[in-house]
Amino acid sequence: MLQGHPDMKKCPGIDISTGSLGQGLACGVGMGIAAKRDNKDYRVFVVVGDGECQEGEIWEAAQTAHKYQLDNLIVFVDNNNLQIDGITDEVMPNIHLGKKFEAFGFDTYEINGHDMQEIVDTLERIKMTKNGKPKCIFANTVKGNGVSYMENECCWHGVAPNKEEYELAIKELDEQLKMC
Ligand SMILES: Cc1ncc(C[n+]2csc(CCOP(=O)(O)OP(=O)(O)O)c2C)c(N)n1
Ligand SMILES: [Mg+2]
Repeated sequence: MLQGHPDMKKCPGIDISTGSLGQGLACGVGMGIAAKRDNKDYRVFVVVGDGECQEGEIWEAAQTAHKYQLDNLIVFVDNNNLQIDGITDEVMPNIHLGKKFEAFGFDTYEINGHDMQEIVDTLERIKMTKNGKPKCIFANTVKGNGVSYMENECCWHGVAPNKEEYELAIKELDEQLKMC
């Protein structure tokens, strides 16, 4: 189900298979416009990476979301300051990424992306807010959070753990769950 890039044929709830950076938000904007035109009240959720936000297509999509007043669009930014080959701030700094979404007309909420309660509370807060503004949940995260050998290591961007690494990861995550 989570074999690599989000796959709409394998993963329930995923409507678009992506992998080419920037396209997910453009597709989400199209879905948001379709909902408005068809008078449907579904919401569209898009997850983008901080490295992905270096793509121009993101900002073309963002200004389109503003133009069509897509208050049914929720964009999560996975702000982990890492991308496939290094530190985002070093590869190509995004410069005030959350403020950028705000400047493009989004209601923006900065949260700890590892705090499920904060995620749920924020989603509840913005549920069905019909103010004509698209929403951005700017989530500060740590890549590989909770797995000792993966944390903050960009090399794990697209690599599967081997059997031993997998077992250690599950053990560590299980221990943390028990402490919750
Ligand atoms: C259009 C496009 N250009 C380049 C790539 C190669 N690429 C794959 S992932 C990646 C970096 C993504 O970084 P980020 O969005 O921060 O994701 P994270 O590593 O944090 O999961 C790049 C440049 C791509 N997939 N698509
Ligand atoms: Mg990243």
